[in-house]
Amino acid sequence: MTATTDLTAPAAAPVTTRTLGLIDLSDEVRDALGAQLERLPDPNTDIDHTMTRLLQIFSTLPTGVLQQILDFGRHIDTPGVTLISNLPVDAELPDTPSDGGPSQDKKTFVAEGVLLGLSGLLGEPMGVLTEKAGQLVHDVIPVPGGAKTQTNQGSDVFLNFHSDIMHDVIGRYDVANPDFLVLSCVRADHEGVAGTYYADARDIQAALAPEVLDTLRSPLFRLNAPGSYVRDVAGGQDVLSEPVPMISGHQDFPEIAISANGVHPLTSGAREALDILQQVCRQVSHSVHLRPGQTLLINNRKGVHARSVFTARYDGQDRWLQRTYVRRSLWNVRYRVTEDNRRVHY
Ligand SMILES: O=C(O)CCC(=O)C(=O)O
Ligand SMILES: [Fe+2]
Repeated sequence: MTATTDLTAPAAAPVTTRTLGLIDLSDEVRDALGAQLERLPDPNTDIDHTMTRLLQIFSTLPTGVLQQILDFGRHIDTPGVTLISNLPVDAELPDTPSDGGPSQDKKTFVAEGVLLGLSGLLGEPMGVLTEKAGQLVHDVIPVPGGAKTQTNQGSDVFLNFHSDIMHDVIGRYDVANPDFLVLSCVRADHEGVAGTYYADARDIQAALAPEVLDTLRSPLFRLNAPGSYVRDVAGGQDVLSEPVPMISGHQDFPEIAISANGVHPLTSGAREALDILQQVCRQVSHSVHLRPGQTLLINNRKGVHARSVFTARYDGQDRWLQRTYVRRSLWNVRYRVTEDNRRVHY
C-alpha cells in the first residue's frame, strides 16, 4: 500500500492521505470462516436465506474486527476505504471466464460468500439491469472489446477516478447509485501490477485551491451515463445528467460524484477544474494491488476510485474480481425497483 505522490501535479496545499483501514484476519479466523463457507449453496438460489446465513457466519468474527467493518458502514468520519486480508478462498478455481462472466464452472461459493457476507455487514446488495444484467455478484474481468474503454472491462487504459453511478430518468445519476462497493480478488493479473486506487474527498478538498474547490462545488458539470448504459441502451450516444457539482455537502464530510465515462463541463473554468481534480486525486490516493483472499470495502460517496493499466492475455488466467453494489437501505430507491426482483433495479 502506498500513497501515490506526483510532485508535478497542481495541489495547492500540502497533500495528506487519509487512513486506509486495514484488517488482517488470523489463520484461525480465516479457516473457521472457510469451513462454513465451503458448504454454501449457490447464493442466487435463495438470496435472502443466504444473506441471513452469512450474517450468522460473519457475526462470529472477532468483536474488534466486526466493529471496524460495522463502523465503516455506519459512521460519517470513518475511512472511505478498508482492505481486508487473509480471507478464505475457493479450493478449486475454474478459468477466468473469457466473456466477462459469470463462470459456468465454479463449483463452490466461498468467494461469493465472502463478498456477500461482508456486503451484508454494510447494507443490502442490489443489482441494476443495465450493469451485469442485474446480477448481485458482478464479475470484473478484462474483455477484449472493452480493453480501451472507461469501464470495468478495460485493461489497456488508466480507468480514471470515478464513482460507480447509474443512469436514472430523474436526471441525477448519483442518487440511486450504490453507497458502497465491495471488491474481492478471485485472481490477480499475470504481472500482479493492476492497482486499485482510492482518493478521499476530504483529502481532495484539502489539497485544492479555494477557487478550484468553489468551481467543483458549483453545478457546472453533467455526468455521462455509465459505459454499459451508453453501449447497450443508448446506441453509443452520450446520455447526460442534469448539471451537478462534483463535490457537495458538509465541509468536513463532503460527498463526491464523478462519472468514469466522461464529465461534460459547462464552462472553461469547470473544464480546468476537472483536470486539476483528476491530478489531485492521483496525489492523495492510496493504491492497492489486490490479491486472492483480499477484499476492498469502498465507500462510493466519501471518495472516488480508479484502476491502473495492466496486461490482459485472455488465456483463462486473467485478473478476476467479484464486486457487489450495496445500499444502506433499499427503501429510498424503491421507485426504480423491477417487478421480478426486489433487489434489482431498472
Ligand atoms: O478493477 C478495479 O480495480 C476497479 C474497477 C472499478 O472501477 C469497479 O469495479 O467499479
Ligand atoms: Fe468503478
